[in-house]
Amino acid sequence: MKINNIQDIKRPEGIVVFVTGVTGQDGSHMVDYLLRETNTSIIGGARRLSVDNHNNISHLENEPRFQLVNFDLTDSHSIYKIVECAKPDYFINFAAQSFVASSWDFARQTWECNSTAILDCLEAIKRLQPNCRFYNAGSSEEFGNVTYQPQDENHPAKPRSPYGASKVAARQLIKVYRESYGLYAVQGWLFNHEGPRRGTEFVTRKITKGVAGIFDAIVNNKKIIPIELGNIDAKRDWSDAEDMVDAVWRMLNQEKYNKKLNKEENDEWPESYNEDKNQKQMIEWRAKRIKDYVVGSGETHTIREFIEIAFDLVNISGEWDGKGIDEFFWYELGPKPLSSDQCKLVTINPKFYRPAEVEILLADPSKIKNELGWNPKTSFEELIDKMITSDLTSYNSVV
Ligand code: NDP
Ligand code: GDR
Repeated sequence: MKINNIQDIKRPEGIVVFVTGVTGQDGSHMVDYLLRETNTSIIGGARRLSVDNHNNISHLENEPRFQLVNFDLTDSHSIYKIVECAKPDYFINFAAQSFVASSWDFARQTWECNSTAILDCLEAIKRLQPNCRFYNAGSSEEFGNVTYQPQDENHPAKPRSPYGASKVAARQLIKVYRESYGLYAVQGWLFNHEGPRRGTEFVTRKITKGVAGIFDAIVNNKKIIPIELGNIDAKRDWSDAEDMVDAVWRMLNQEKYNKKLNKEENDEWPESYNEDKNQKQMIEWRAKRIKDYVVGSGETHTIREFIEIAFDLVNISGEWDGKGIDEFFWYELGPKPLSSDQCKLVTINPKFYRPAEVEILLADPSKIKNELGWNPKTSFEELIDKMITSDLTSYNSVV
């Protein structure tokens, strides 16, 4: 896909949204959502790699409202240049070192990308484009070692990984810039969300890809490659990534979705940041009323349950046996009889255990539902089905 240099970007007419991380899961869905639901023009930021990874955005190749730009979040010049050239009305930051497990191995890089760079974004917006609304992707990993269930907006930050800590730091910076300068800057606490565009290292996609491969092996009498996992008793609150980007847009347009905002406070939403007029009131108004929201399904499931449903959806019935690192999920019945060394579908490999684990996450999404009218469409089982169906297509298989 054609990628532009920042200085060659011409600001399109109308409302402009700059989205980072568009080669990833959320960024690519955000672009699709904006094209479908709004009439904005979108500039997508992607970093230069030796071999491009544009699978998630290849369908946008000839989209006139979308342009791709070379952008690296860890280069502050890159941030300043894009804000200066594109003059975006919205800056939606999904770029991050997003893999929790790697954050112990690359703690500094995680910090620079997920925390220091957020400071650079805030500074660039404050100086060059103070009316630009900023979203940064926060995480349920900020809650970490949770103290109560379900987690709401008041839950304390108790991160368990360098990744979680980096997102907490970014949140504090955003709050400070909102309260000090009146920037419209928010960071939702998004719980896990998945889909066919999810990276294959994350546990859900690793499972659905593995299940599709096993299904293909069984049907074609090939050798089964078991799925190797770590802690399968951790619990997560999983949603569909497509539902989540809708929540992000609502958080960025709270006056539009929260009809009570103006009425309750009996004063008008300030249209724009104005140096001469009412700057103090504007800061106070925004600091008091713009909120960060918890977004999740309100259900929690173990990885074990995810595995069972995934195999069930392709009519492979299995049983658990063994304990601890010797536990495995084995094939009971199927379309063809298999030899005993072919029976293991899932095994445990301690290399996938983390130095510190977040054992359980469960969202209380009632605020965003009640105040911003967010309403997710996909259930847990539908999500798994969607992912498996997509992974089966790479084997030209259907169930
Ligand atoms: P992905 O890993 O799919 O996407 C991350 C994106 O960031 C990729 O496009 C990646 O580019 C890009 N990126 C990484 N480093 C840089 C950099 N230095 N400069 C520019 N781009 C960079 O993550 P998701 O889409 O799942 O998540 C999006 C955001 O939401 C992340 O901030 C993540 O931490 C957060 N989040 C995600 C949740 C989830 O369950 N998915 C839940 C809560 C928060 P490349 O393709 O080149 O690697
Ligand atoms: P998470 O997602 O760390 O919650 O972060 P991930 O899918 O990596 O792990 C979820 C849980 O599964 C356990 N697990 C394994 N995880 C992986 N990746 N691989 C395995 O083999 C495996 N076996 C067990 C993990 O220990 C963990 O408990 C995701 C990311 O999208 C973050 O960016 C985001 O902020 C959070 O979700 C909310």
